[in-house]
Amino acid sequence: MSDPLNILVLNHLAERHFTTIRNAAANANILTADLQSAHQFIADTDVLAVWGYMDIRSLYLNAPKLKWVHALTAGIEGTLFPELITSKTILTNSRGVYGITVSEHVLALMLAFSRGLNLLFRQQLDKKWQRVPNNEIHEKTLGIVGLGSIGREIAKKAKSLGMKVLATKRHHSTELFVDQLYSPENLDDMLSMSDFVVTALPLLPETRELFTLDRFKAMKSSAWFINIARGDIVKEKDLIAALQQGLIKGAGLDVFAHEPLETESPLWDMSNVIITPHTAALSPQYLDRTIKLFADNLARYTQGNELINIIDKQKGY
Ligand code: OXD
Repeated sequence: MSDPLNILVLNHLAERHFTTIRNAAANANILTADLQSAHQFIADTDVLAVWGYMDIRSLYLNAPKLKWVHALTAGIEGTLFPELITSKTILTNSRGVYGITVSEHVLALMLAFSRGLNLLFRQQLDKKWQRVPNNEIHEKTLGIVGLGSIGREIAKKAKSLGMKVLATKRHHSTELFVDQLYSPENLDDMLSMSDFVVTALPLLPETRELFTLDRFKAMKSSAWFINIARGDIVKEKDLIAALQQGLIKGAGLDVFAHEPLETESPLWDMSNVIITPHTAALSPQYLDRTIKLFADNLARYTQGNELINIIDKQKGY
């Protein structure tokens, strides 16, 4: 019998999740904890599964046996600190799991804005029967900033609804659902053509505060901005100014620089803004998919095979 593999998951798991993990590694000893209580187990942990936005640095510094950190999210910004980057610890993420939920969320926001639901919901609270301007997304142009697995799923669904799809991507590739690819340097050209702009980028030094007032100026004043990536990709005060000055038509925001969004934020009171509390990736099914991916990787790990979704820690993706 080989030594048990100590796995610590920083989330509550249902019995079926334990079963999925055990089926992948019969010798797994699985514990769950929150970030605070994790400290009592970390010294013996071999494999740590975390939410990628958690700041796990102090945990990591007390984990002498740790060989692999897996992010249950696509985002991994909480794990990209120098000690982990320069270590031998493997870092993987859940790329590929969240395309379904996030793309449905983006579609919901685009359709809501286009049909005027943001205004109609407000009127309904006052029992007010009044038509508001509405539109179609058919033949409108969607600009996706960052064409990874989530961006691709958004592109596929948008295309099936008759939209024209543009996207920025670091390296050229043949894309089935994208009409035109732009390099990141030509982002403003894409912004100037788009009726909807959706961010689907990881948070990296080069993407932090990518959206400044000048970027919003590059967009059409009739365009909607949707952020399902990370709040820090946007300079929030510039977004507020852009909305106040009418540089863009409105915004669908799932992520913010500080979460929960402060009650004083003017964004709450804007009728052209829809706020969702970082729920774009969630659904009753998402955790099953996430744990399945982790378990598949765990099976590879225990069999000595190469893991999937390994992060190049220097690049950060
Ligand atoms: C993610 C998220 O990064 O849900 O996957 O925020």
